[in-house]
Amino acid sequence: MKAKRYVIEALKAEGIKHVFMVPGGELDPIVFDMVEEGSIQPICSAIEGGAAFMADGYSRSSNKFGVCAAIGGPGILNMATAIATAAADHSPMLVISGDVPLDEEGKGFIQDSSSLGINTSAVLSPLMSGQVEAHSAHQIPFGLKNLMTKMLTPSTKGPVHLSMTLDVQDNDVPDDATYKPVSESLLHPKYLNESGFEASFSALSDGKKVVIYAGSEVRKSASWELLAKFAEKYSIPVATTISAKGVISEEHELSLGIVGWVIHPYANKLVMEDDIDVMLCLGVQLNSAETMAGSKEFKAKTTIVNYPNFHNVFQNIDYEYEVLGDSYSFLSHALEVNDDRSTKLLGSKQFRQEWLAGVKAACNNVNEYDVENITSESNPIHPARLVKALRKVLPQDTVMAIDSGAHMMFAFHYWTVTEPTQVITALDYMGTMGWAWGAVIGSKVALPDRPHVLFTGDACSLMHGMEIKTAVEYNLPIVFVISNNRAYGNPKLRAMKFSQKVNDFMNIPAFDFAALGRSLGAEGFTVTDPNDLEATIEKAYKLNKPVVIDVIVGNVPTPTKVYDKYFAASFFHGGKL
Ligand SMILES: Cc1ncc(C[n+]2csc(CCOP(=O)(O)OP(=O)(O)O)c2C)c(N)n1
Ligand SMILES: [Mg+2]
Repeated sequence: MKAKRYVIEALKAEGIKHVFMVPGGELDPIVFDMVEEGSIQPICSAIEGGAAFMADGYSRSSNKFGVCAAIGGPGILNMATAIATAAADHSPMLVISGDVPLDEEGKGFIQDSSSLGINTSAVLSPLMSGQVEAHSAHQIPFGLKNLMTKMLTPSTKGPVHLSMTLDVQDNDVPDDATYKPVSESLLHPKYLNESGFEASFSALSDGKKVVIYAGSEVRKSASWELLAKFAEKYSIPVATTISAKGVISEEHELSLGIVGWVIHPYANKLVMEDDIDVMLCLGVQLNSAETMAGSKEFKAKTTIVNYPNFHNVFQNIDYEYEVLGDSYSFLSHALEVNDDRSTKLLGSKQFRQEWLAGVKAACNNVNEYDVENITSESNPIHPARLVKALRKVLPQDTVMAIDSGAHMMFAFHYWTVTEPTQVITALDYMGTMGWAWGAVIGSKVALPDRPHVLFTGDACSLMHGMEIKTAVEYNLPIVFVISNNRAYGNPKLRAMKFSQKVNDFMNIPAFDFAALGRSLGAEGFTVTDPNDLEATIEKAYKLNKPVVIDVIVGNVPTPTKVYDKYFAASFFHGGKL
């Protein structure tokens, strides 16, 4: 079997049905074969970065992995930012690239990516969990298996790269080579350090004011049902990081909402301002935003951290107890404890119910925070009103892909979810503009039966809005919502406080994104009146085709007041902004 077919068969064996790509000479053998044979659908993006964002979105929503392909040199280098984004969030992604024939390496052949040419593997090396530059078709079977294993195993989860020269793609792998998929036990391993768990559970049961702080690993290890069970058993309030939004329903009575750049009022009152005895950090990376910039309020808590590998946990706060393992195992084990400690924790259950009731009585309900913004009649439209209109009209199981900019803060705050799968965002620490344009398409491919909405900004759209054409070409009904403040809103909010000149520099002309959508084959609407929002969103959703809604919004302060107090105030311009 030729190497190109072996790779395709391996992808099929892993359940992959789509590869996101931009074609080109160095990929001809594998792409021609894939298209002719037809059991894997190649999806062409406008730019390779978009294809890699799509693979990432596919990966996050399928909870499996995404595959993208590009030529060596300019093609794969166009993917570098997307690869870094996937690496930062440990999102598994296989990147396949082609290269010039072996005999041409080092001779100035166009797009030579080898170590004798532009050396893309060296460029990408810090971003990849593994790379194989195959110089012989015989390397493909074990090279590919090695990459798949690195990509999917928790300790090295992230993007990997397979580079194949033109001749390797067309040469035969050994006769006896057959691909065996990576085993389930490596995909979703369940393990727990028993002694760490025992000490942690004892500490937990010694506390009365106990809080769970859940991170994105709870989503990745599909532990959210166990989390609700455990929290309910002992009435333990649960806050989540932004990227774990929804691992407990935001409508659950024990939910405190999110912590980070945007912090919901209950979480703020209870996690930041109250005197907690023990905070159980379940699958949280403890990055800067997740610890409110390593604030002293966070540091003061007795903290238990449970994570599958500690080299991915940031040391922003000290923790007293650490448990090596996945959240699924921690929670299953915790639910089984039946001794003095569980009795003690049950004994303080009522205390926590009253404690939480007191906190809720002392501040507005999460969904009523900033009431005036949700109902604002202002023109330009208030972004909070826009998000609330989306939430009201779109079905609860809609997947929202959130982009990077001022607009995302409103989406984090006001897009209320009942399950983590209702939101995807690339935030563990990259915040890549335009990511959501590709990610929403990849996610729609992974979950075709779920409604999908993009929430993005005008500048993000200038970067990656061309992917409208991909949704049109592959008939993917997605509602693309542009929160169009005609500005680089995020920096503009600081620029406004600096000078008129800098403020003006952050403006973007009034581009007509609805017309852009129509020119690429989608439907396109512009909304300027807040009272037209709901009807337009409903019309767009019911059209069941790609639709761009260009919503003209104002440059208004984001709901980040609390976070700014801990971080931005001291970071930007010596605390003056
Ligand atoms: C690739 C990339 N470049 C630059 C930035 C810095 N940055 C963060 S938000 C932002 C402005 C985004 O503007 P827009 O998409 O219009 O969203 P808005 O902030 O206006 O809601 C910029 C330039 C970034 N995060 N990513
Ligand atoms: Mg903008």
